[in-house]
Amino acid sequence: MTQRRTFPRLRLLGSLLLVVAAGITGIGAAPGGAAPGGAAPGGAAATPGVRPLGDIVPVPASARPGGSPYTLTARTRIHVDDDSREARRVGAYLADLLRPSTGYALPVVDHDGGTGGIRLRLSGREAALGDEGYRLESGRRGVTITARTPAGLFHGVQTLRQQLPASVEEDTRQPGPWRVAGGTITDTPRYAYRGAMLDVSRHFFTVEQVKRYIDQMALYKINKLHLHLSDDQGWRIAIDSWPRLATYGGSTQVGGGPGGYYTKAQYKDIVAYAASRHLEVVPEIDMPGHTNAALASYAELNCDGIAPPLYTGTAVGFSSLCVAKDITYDFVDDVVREIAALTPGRYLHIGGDEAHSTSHEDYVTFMDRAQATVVKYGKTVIGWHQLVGANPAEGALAQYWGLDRTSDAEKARVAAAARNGTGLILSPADRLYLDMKYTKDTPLGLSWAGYVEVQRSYDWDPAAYLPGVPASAVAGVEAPLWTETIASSAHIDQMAFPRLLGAAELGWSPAATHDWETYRQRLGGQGPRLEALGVDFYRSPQVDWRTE
Ligand code: TNX
Repeated sequence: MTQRRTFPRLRLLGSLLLVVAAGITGIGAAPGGAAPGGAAPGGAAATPGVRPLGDIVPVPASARPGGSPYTLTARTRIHVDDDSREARRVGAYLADLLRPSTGYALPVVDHDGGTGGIRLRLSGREAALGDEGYRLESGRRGVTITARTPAGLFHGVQTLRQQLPASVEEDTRQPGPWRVAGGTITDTPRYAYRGAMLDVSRHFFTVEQVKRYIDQMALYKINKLHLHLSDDQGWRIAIDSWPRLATYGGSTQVGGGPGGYYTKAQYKDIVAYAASRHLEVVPEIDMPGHTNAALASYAELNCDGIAPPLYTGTAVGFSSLCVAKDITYDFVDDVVREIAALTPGRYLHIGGDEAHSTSHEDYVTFMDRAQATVVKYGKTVIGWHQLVGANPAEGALAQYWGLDRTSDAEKARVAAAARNGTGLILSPADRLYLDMKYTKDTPLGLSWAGYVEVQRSYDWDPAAYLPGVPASAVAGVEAPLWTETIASSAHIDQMAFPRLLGAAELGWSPAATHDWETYRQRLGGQGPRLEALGVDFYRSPQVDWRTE
């Protein structure tokens, strides 16, 4: 509330800075020799009232402003190559985004060979655009987005969306005008893995809440949703062969609320919704620690045969599956098989963190068997970085969640595994943990990894983060949101926004564009868009939030 009330005071300052930034410095850094958001190399000035080309998050690899802007009108049509169902789906998604605020009909039609309007074009010959890249060309007659894949078109659509005024995000009719700056953006991601994790165990989040987060992630070109589906406090996915996991193990949460779980139909709905936004769901079943909900549901999984009570506190490290019992591996096989069957994506995350109640020898035995099970069911293993203390399976990814104070020995073990072929997802807790407080005054969140303000979260380089790690071993970045203190969508908004945008930019934009000053200018430009979307983000004083 306080933050909302102080917001208008920043308006004048924000507008002044926008003018200065647009007129003199260029809002983005200068990728590929061009200047997103600034004057074009050839001297084409930004058109007043039109968001400068490339003034978006994540900043594109290359933006070359030039020529006249395109103006959407009541006559605009969205043309898609007629032989692609998926391109048509992206067209329909774009139309759904634009119709409420513009009030235009925006029919999605087969491409008729003309050049006007919005065109979504799939071309197998655009090898340089890769699996997710796109090119956006904007001029007086229209905007054409070209990609090699539907995912590329989808990301191009997010760029088009961000080039339009923030009011395009409103769900009621707005005045416009709806102009897109002229020029060409050519854009491909730095990393293939650009994730966000939501812990639905400590607090349960409904399908609708998860979909809301998916939509927010898609706007910033994030392509992985990691769901932390089990922990001490709750088991959140129905498993037919072990039904009490969900019905009993899912019946509470931190603080003792009612908890909940996803039926298989609901889970498939989440996966399908994510796929419609070109996101892949990465399911996590955390083992052998973080398993109290499972141990409470089935006495036979405990070494002493006695089920512990359900747990609603926030301690970690006290539970372990019984490594010596055969039934443990029946359990692992059943769970992994059923989850793999629900997962069209490539990855299955088996946790492996903070197994403080498992001996090292048991940990290695367990993790090696669990990994073999994941491989048997055709999936690629992801584990938290403690996995490198076992024997990472071929192609496995380790998710690094250490921080500056993590010992050199532990960092060296991770680096050695990376040199031996284990890929890394970087989630440094003192940079990307979205559950860390921004400052000592932030009401929500934890602080064991320190305070993580917006600049600290953004201002580091994934390729140079861990000494001794070859750049090629970094698969990407992920921003986890643990939910011990997070219980609603409003809480997600406060903690994920705006830090999630920094994670998205670290994952997408080329290293050469990385620059805090220009980032914070562009981030400030996202304020009105987040507001229009109803996202109650943290108004960090490090950012000059703009208004439109
Ligand atoms: C550490 S990071 C955990 C989680 C907690 C989180 C809180 C990791 C792999 N484990 O169990 O929720 O800290 O910030």
